[in-house]
Amino acid sequence: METKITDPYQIITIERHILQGERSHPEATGTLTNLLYDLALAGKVIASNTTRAGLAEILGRTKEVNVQGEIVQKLDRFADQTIYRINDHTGRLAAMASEEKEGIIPIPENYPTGKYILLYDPLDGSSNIDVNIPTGTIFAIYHRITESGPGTMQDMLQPGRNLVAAGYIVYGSSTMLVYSTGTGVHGFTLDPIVGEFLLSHPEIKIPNNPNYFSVNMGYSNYWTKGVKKYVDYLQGAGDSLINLSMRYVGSLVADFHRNLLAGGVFCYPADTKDPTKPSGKLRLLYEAAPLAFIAEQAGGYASNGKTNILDITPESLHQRTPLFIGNRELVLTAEEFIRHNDPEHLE
Ligand code: AFP
Repeated sequence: METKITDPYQIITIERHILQGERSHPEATGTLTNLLYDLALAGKVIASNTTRAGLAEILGRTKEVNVQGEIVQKLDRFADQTIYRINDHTGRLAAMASEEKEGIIPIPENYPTGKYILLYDPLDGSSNIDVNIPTGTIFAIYHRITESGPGTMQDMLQPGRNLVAAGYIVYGSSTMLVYSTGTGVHGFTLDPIVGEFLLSHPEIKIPNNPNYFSVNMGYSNYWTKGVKKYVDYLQGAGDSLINLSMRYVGSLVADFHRNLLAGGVFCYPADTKDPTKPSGKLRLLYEAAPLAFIAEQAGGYASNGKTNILDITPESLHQRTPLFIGNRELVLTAEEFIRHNDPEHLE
């Protein structure tokens, strides 16, 4: 969506920004605009709870285990329900999918279905809540492929290249929403007093000069030779001309957001630590692909170490993928190290 801001003193709310973008598409019906508003609303509701997460009544685990085998905390469930309830009745969606739910989330029969598909990770990094570290929501929006009726797996399993819009909300020292509809990346900071997301970061571009690399070094013994050599390279080994600082929050949205604004690369490679997760931990459909879309729109790149994340056709809803994302050159270099050192991983 195109936004020409001529007066630097203008206050641009997210509503105004999305609407301005819609006007540059005369064929637009307003459905996507309203869907994005709804996600911003969900973000405000979730933020109002994450900021109170230290309060006794919502702290602690539910002791339930989600489809990924991870312990679900109360705020995960709250975030999941919030996004679902805000979107189930609007007639904009054919179906939804969430990290927290095993199958497709259908639109209830008493409500109309619409032309979009929404996939989301309601509260990424939730194991960090108890220790007051940022968490985030990630969302991905596609056009449905099927013509009508309830959305199907065919509608869900689309390559990131087909994304219509994607974004994330980071619940950190402030709450920020960052989104793209394919014409640049724009960031909004929530004014908690006014209750509005205000444009604070127009036209985000990943700085050319990277500052950081982010990876869980605790797993380095389980990496392939190529990944080890690449991470050494990021630290200045051999003929490397760079020597980056390491920053790793362990909350994908927070790590990605920092590197998007400050320049750098985030890696969650495949490792041999857990034989049940040979492709790393992160999910293709509602983590890697939407962030890859944002990265590309900001001049960056995302790869699984061999291929552009956006070109991967998913085979299942909760598919995992290795992820290298951030500065284009740094991600291309990761692919190069893997190509040269890990031939067994190339088929
Ligand atoms: P949780 O939601 O269980 O906290 O997992 C967060 C996450 O999926 C992602 O946000 C992080 O980048 C990644 O896991 C961290 O995983 P490690 O602890 O294995 O480094």
